[in-house]
Amino acid sequence: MTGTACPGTATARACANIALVKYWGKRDAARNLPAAGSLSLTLGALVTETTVSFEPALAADELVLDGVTARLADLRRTSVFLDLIRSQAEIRTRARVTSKNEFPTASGLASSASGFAALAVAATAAAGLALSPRELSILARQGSGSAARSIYGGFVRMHAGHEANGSDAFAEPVEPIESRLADRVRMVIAVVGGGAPKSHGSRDAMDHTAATSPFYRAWIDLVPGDLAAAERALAAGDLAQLGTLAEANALAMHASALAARPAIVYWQPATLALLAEVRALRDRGHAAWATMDAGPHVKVLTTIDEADAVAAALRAVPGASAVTISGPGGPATVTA
Ligand code: 2P0
Repeated sequence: MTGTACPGTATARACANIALVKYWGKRDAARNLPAAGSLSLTLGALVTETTVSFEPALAADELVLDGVTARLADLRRTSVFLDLIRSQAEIRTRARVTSKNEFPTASGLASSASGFAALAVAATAAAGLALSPRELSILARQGSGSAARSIYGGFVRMHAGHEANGSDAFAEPVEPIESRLADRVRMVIAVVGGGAPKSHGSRDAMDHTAATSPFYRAWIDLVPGDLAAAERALAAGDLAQLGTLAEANALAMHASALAARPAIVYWQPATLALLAEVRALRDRGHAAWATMDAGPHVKVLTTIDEADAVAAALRAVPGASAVTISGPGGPATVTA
């Protein structure tokens, strides 16, 4: 811990990430262990800053999110996560947590990935624990599966692992952020629906898909091959191959959710219009491949040279309420 912070206090920053090979399903819900691996790009434009202060005078944990006292459900999830850290640090002190998303206005992209990564890094520093990045990734995963990936910058691979205790379910960088592809890539994020809350939270939706979708097993069986192919594309610096795979993988994830009973449908009319525009961009010779998470927004993988043209084309699609260009982000770090 550096800077002027008082003992027991630390601030950390972490970036959100977008998966190119998706995480959708758990092998153990209690330990939050993924059923398959995933591969993501950490995004520099989507940052969460979190300050954790362990204060002996507090009777209970407190959580302020974007300037507002958090809902009880969010406070409970944070307290359960802080309990993991308290037990490791052998302290009982309650904490005040203040977290702020520095995301593009009305983005609708509030992210548990950057949130739990920043919380893991800030809270362990505040508790006086010195954890390795791998240990931080394992810890962050217990808050939210995608948060394990936000401990690192650039392209990141999450391992599903085999151990029942989750000791091998961690993320690690696929390649250093200096690599040529990590320098060239950009993600253009087109928000649909003005950032309204999503129709189904991803945790419940992935559990429902696993429990009821006839395509869930096919989805899980697909992921290892997609991961291997994505890593080959990264190693070769082949963005077209990586993008083609990412778009197919995202659509397969949504197919498994669409087949759940009742169906999980994140798509809105503008989602389909944006996907069509991405195909049209490719037909006109641009580098552009779409991916989508548990919501109606469309994120487009492209290059530094083409990002402005892609963003302009997406802005012209009716129903796209905000369009942001992001480059790769760095690892989660203690800032004070
Ligand atoms: C991903 N998503 O790989 C996938 C694609 C959403 C769609 O990781 O239950 O909020 O907290 O472990 O991390 C969102 O799932 O789920 C997610 P939990 P999380 O980015």
